[in-house]
Amino acid sequence: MSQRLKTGLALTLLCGTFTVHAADRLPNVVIMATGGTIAGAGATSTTTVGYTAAKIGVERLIEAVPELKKVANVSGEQVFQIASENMNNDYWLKLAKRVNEVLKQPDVDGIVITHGTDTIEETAYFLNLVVKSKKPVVIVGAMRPATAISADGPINLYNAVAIAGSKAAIGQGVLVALNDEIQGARDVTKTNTMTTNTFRSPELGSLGYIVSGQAQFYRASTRKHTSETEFDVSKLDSLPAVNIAFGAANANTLAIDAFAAAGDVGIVYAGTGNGSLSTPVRARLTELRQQGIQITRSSRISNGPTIRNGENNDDKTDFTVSDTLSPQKARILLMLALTKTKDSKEIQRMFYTY
Ligand code: DAS
Repeated sequence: MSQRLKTGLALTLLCGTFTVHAADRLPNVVIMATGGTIAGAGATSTTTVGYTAAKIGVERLIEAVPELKKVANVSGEQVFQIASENMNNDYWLKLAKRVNEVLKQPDVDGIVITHGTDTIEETAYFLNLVVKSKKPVVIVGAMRPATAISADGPINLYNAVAIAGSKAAIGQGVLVALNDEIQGARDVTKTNTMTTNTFRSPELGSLGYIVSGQAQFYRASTRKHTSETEFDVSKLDSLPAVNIAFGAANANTLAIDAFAAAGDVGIVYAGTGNGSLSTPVRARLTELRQQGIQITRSSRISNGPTIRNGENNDDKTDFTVSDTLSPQKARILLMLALTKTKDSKEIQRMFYTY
């Protein structure tokens, strides 16, 4: 029996809250902390904006929620401590390798990742494409710092641990859980700059709810993820350079020229409408494609698919389209696709698969 399981069982017996039976063993859940508001501290108990994120360590986060012991044997590790606007490819590779390493341990039933809310949706989708296990991985954040009245972090953490230890969450892909809702990594996005119900899966919908510590699923993702992924980052020390340009009135080529000059191998263009491109932008992207840079048309619009050969003759320019992925998630898939192939048809298949 591993040390983690012994510790968990000892704690459970000590608390006297649970008679341990092999069949009723509490799940073993590892909490990996990365920073964010959930670990934030404000000057006063009413400070909900303008606080400092990434101040409180994982052990204090766990101590603040003694109820965790009723739903799982938890252990914690601080993978890094950042406000998530500073998340980057290097942090992602470090986190993904650690998650896959811990999930291989037979006595680990699930993982919770505490994370800033600004880029939680991106980390969730990245892990959805590179985690090699069906075990639950649940990413959780908070919109109010730990020091605030009615901080949402503790209940969000409790719910996330309950979901990560639940059998219902096995095979559902990476999940994001705040505000009593369970969102799938592919479709979740932050929809409000400050409210606690900010995480939604607009139009396509959440996967379920967490009710008094019970995960209840009503839907499942229709796209491949986690154990079905073709992507493997275990031997990568970096990811291909892919950036996002944003379309608007008066669109010009300054941003895409700079990306090309910097040596990008992929560019995601968040076009207006259904991924529409202004005449100069289309011409320049076509040139860059001919020079070997992969071009993916996405849209600045929050919902609906960017449709191939709609606002652009993608067959002719050899661009790919992001389907319903947001520009920030299309960047992630294009980066990983470029670790496998430079073939546009293969890359387009990946956008229709994940
Ligand atoms: N700066 C934000 C972040 O770390 C705070 C938060 O978690 O909401 O994402």
